[in-house]
Amino acid sequence: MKVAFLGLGIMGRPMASNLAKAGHEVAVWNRTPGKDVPGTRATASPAEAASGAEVVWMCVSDTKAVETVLFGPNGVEQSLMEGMIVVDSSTISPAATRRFAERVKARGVAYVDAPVTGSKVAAEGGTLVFMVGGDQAAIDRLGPLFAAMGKKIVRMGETGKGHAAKLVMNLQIALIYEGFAEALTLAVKLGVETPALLQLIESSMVRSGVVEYKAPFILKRDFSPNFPLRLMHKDIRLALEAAKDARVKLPALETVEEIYEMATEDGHENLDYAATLTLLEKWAGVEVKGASA
Ligand code: NA7
Repeated sequence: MKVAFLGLGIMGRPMASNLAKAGHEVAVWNRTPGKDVPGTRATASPAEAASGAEVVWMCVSDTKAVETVLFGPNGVEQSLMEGMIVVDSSTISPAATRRFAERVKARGVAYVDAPVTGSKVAAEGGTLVFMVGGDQAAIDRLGPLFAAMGKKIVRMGETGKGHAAKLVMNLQIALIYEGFAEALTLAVKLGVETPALLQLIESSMVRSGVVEYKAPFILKRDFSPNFPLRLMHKDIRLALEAAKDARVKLPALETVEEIYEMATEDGHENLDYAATLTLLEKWAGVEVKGASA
């Protein structure tokens, strides 16, 4: 298929690359030039990339970025043609998504929100899980593209529901990780060895995908960004915003949001969100280590 891929960050670059490897004709665009992807055609604007494309796929930072890419100067809107599908794999506001969708639908264009779970490793390996909102017919047409980038798609409902599902997924990841980080910190303080605790977690109902994925990085003290803290912080805020609109109280997430705020003040926003552990360590005066010191 002819695809325009917009946004070549940690996630977008490998996704565009996997589309090209699967034989699709891919035109790419990134706000900051110079991020070429082998097997694709670089373009100078979202409008140029989208021109003549069957599908326009976005993966950019936040709600504002999606709005700019779609409707800003030289935006996708200029090149919309009836029958096209716009897909958004960024994680952004569900309410804004519904507004964007209305605006492109008026031009005969379908809008599918398709955020992902799986992080950088899954983006590179083509094993992302997509949670998707939109018309079934449009989603079906996207089948070969989803197959090139992911291992599973789950339809959550109409447009906007993919993003809504993503927010509640990241709410859980943030809370599970914070629980793990607090447990590790207290364990060190109480003299329990981290490797022994990890072994115990693995053999109990406390085990989880989040712990499994993050533990090896923590043991190596590797906080380089798989999922940057600033983006998880954005998602926590989006979830709190959606909760406020829906009159739902989320006390645990509110507290975790404060930790992200303080981690940002400490200059950790571009590290992985796993670096929130370092704040707990600082407060406790300990460091989580792989083996006994
Ligand atoms: P990254 O690696 O931070 O990449 C963000 C991308 O978004 C990158 O290509 C940016 O371009 C682009 N961006 C940011 N702001 C804008 C604006 N205003 N206009 C156009 N393009 C913009 O994030 P990830 O790839 O890890 O994640 C992307 C999304 O998926 C995000 O919503 C996550 O929560 C999930 P740049 O190179 O900075 O010019």
